[in-house]
Amino acid sequence: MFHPEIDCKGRVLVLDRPRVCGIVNMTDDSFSDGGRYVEPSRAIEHARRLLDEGADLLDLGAESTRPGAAPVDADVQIARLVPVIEALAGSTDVPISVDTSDARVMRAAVAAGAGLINDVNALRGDGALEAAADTGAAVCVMHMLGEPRTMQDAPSYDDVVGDVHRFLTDRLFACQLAGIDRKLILVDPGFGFGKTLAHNLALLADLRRFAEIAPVFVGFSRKSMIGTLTGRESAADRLAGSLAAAVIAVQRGAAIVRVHDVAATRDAVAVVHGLAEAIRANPRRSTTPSVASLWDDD
Ligand code: HH2
Repeated sequence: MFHPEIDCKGRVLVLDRPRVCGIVNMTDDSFSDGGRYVEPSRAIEHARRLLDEGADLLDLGAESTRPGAAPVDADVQIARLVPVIEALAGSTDVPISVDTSDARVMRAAVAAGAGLINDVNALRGDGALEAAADTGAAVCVMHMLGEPRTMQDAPSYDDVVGDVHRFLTDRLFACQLAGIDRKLILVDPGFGFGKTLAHNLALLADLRRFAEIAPVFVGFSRKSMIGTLTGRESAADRLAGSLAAAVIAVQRGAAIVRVHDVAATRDAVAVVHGLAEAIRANPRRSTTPSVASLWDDD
C-alpha cells in the first residue's frame, strides 16, 4: 500500500479521494489558453479563481509542451514564475506545483514556494534529478516518447502499456537512487505525449497497472484525444469529453487529475468518489451488476 499523502514541502496533499489540480499556463502558445495568463497579475487572478472553484493543487508552467512548441529560456521561465509562486505561496495553503524540465527553474520555483516538481521529461534533463532531490520537493515523473517538437511524428511502441510501465518503473528507481523519497513520487503515463489515440486509450484502459507502482497523476484536459473522440475541433468545446476521461481515470485508480476546468471536474470526480465509498461501505448490497462491472473491469 502506498502512503496516502504527498508532502509538498510541508503542504500535504492527502490522497484519500481523487484530487483536482488546476492548470495555470503562463505561456504564449499553450494549445488551449496560450497568451491569456502570461502577465503575473492575470496568472494570480486565474490561480485564485481555480482555488475558489476548489482546486486541491495548482500547476504553474511557463513553457508549452504542445507538439511543435518552442523552448522557453530558463531565465524567462523564472522571471514569469517566481513572482506568481511567491504571491500564491503567501496567500494559500494549497500545494503549488511547477511544470518544468529545467533544473534551474526547479530550484528557483521551490525556493519561491513550490512544493511539487512536475516534469514531462521525467527528470532526465541535465541536473534535473539532482535539483529535484536537493530541493526535497515531491515530484511527478511523466512518460514522453521523444521531445515535444517531434513527439507526434508517427509514435510507435512494441507494447505501449508495457513500455510506458517499464519506463516509469525505471524512473522511479532513478529518483530513489538520487535520494528522492519514494513517498514523494507520482507517476504519469503522459497522455498525448508521443502517443496515437489508440495508445492513449490503451493506457487509459490499463491505468490500474500504473497505480500499482505509485500514485498516478493524469492530464487529458481539452487535449486532442478528446477532440478526436468527440469531433470537437475547438479546445474550448471539449469539457464534457474531458470530464468523461477524468471520471474513467479516477475509476481506474488515478489519484490526481490535472485540468483547466476545476469546478466541473471536482463535481464529476466527487460522484465517482461517493460511489466508491458506498461500495466500500457495503460491498454486497450497493452494487448492481453494471456498476460492479464498470468498477472492477480488470
Ligand atoms: N500535459 C500538459 C502539460 N504538462 N504534465 C503532466 N504531468 N501531465 C500532463 O498530461 C501534462 C503536463 C499539456 O497541457 P497544457 O499545459 O494545457 O498545454 P501546454 O503544454 O500547451 O501548455
